[in-house]
Amino acid sequence: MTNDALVRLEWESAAALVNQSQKIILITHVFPDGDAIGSLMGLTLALKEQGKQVCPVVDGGLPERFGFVPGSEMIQPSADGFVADLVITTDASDWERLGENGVAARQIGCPILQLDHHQTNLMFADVNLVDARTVAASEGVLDWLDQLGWQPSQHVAQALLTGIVTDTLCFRTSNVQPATLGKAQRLLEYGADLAGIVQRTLSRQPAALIRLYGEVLSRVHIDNGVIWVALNEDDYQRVGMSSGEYDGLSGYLIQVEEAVISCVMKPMGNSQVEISLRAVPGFDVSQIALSLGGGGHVLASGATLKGVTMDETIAKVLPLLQAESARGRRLYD
Ligand SMILES: [Mn+2]
Repeated sequence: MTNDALVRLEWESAAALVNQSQKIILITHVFPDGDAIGSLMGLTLALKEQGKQVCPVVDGGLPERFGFVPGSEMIQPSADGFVADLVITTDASDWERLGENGVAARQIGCPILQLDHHQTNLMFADVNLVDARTVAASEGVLDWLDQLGWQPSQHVAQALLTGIVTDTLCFRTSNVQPATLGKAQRLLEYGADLAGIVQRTLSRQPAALIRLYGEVLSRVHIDNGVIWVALNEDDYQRVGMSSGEYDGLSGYLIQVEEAVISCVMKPMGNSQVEISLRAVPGFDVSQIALSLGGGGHVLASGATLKGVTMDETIAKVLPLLQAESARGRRLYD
């Protein structure tokens, strides 16, 4: 991780907010990944074990593939009817990532606390627990539980290890530190099941996804260190997926030896194009995503461009990526 990692840890204010609250809505980002669900449920279950009333929500409800995460059956598509005195958000760097539930949360008027690990976090909450040195929001949850003196139960440990394993691709990313493994070891000691998590996440793909790769890989371009592909409106439909569903394509493409940055551009309807960016160590795609209205990490980020065609997106984004490709230098050559 870089020396200038974004860190703002308001532990005391966070503890005070939780102590004075009884009914808590927890929200994570739209199109949730393993860390979104892991951090959401790890924190939800820990608060529930402390006697709090909790309501975890995510736009669209729980994606089926995360049904193994303990407590995930509690996740609702919205918190309608739940009268909260605190809102906590996880794994989101700005309001936009929190979707409709974020809009609803802001209208409640109760305090908002956020826990996140994105380098581009906008410090949007009343109280912020943001640490871009942590590999996952789920690692940040464990740090917070340690601060509160709450030992994770087996269910909490399983949820948190799910987030750490999925965001690090099972400890393979360049931000993994000795302390990361130390925390993972503790979660195993609390009863988390590492092999079970890997088998249910990283080692498992729906057939539709393989078919999507089959459609898309023949259309990939490699220009000046940038590997990129523009998806068509009907690519997802043809294989039986819905657009916006997790596809892992940018992470797959960045493995190509001839490239240092990968970019997948997806038409989302209504003149919106979502871009997903990855880089190898030595490059930075977080600032590009931020400049396009999105955000994320140094090596993994994204943005949604509005009011643009695919051709306009390509014309706008490719030069930015090629400039970064020319600027950086591979850390591991
Ligand atoms: Mn995350």
